[in-house]
Amino acid sequence: MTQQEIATVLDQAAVEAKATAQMAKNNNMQLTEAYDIQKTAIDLRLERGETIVGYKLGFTSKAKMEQMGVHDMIWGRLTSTMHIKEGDTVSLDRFIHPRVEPEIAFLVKKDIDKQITMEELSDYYEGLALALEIIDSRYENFKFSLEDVVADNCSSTGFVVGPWLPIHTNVSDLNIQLKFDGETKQEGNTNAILGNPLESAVEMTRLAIQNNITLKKGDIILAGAATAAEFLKPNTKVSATFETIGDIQFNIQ
Ligand code: OOG
Ligand code: MG
Repeated sequence: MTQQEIATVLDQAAVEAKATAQMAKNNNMQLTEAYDIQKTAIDLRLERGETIVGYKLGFTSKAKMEQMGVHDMIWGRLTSTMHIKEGDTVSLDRFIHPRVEPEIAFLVKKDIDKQITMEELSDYYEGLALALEIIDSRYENFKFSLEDVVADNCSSTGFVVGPWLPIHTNVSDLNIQLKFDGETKQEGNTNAILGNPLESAVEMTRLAIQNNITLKKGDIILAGAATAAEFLKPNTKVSATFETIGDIQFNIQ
């Protein structure tokens, strides 16, 4: 299959909420090609009027790597239709086999076209927020190789971001609970994210430069989950509680 064909299959699978077979192995897909396919598939969304609103990191925590059997950090693109307002109710119909995970989000303050250091973080990032990410692999049984998941835009599907907080808000070493109707389903600590979620904000600037991407003022960056992801269930209030900061929630109908 050509890159365009693979991108089209993945895009259709997302549009129709219908799983597809993995394609990397049969097509001898390398990681750089997987990122090219990701871009080609996203271009199909942009042609339909979606816009890029940010980027996400994946597999920045051991819990996630172990859950998915994958060993490298990955990155993907967030588009306008993926945004879900905090407190909104979302139907499961538009998804294949969605999972949810707690995240920390960062807001880009001004265009970034260099790799920044931790010391420069507050010059380039305006704020941070609690977030929840919905991931929905387009592959059957939510199973994939590293190349497959990258081509599939890292399972990106939806995200909820809470109110922006000052960038110097402490997000290090905070316990997190992911809850369904108040019942804890997953637990973790923000330090699981690269030792400190702020590292994800720095790391994203490196990946952006490497891939000729300028992070734009207003872009949202998701740091990667600190816990394993949990399959969504109908008629559920989904929330995540972050020690000292508070919580964030949305509803599934
Ligand atoms: C890939 C996406 C991983 C994270 O936060 O680690 C990710 C997947 O698990 O389907 O979003
Ligand atoms: Mg994630």
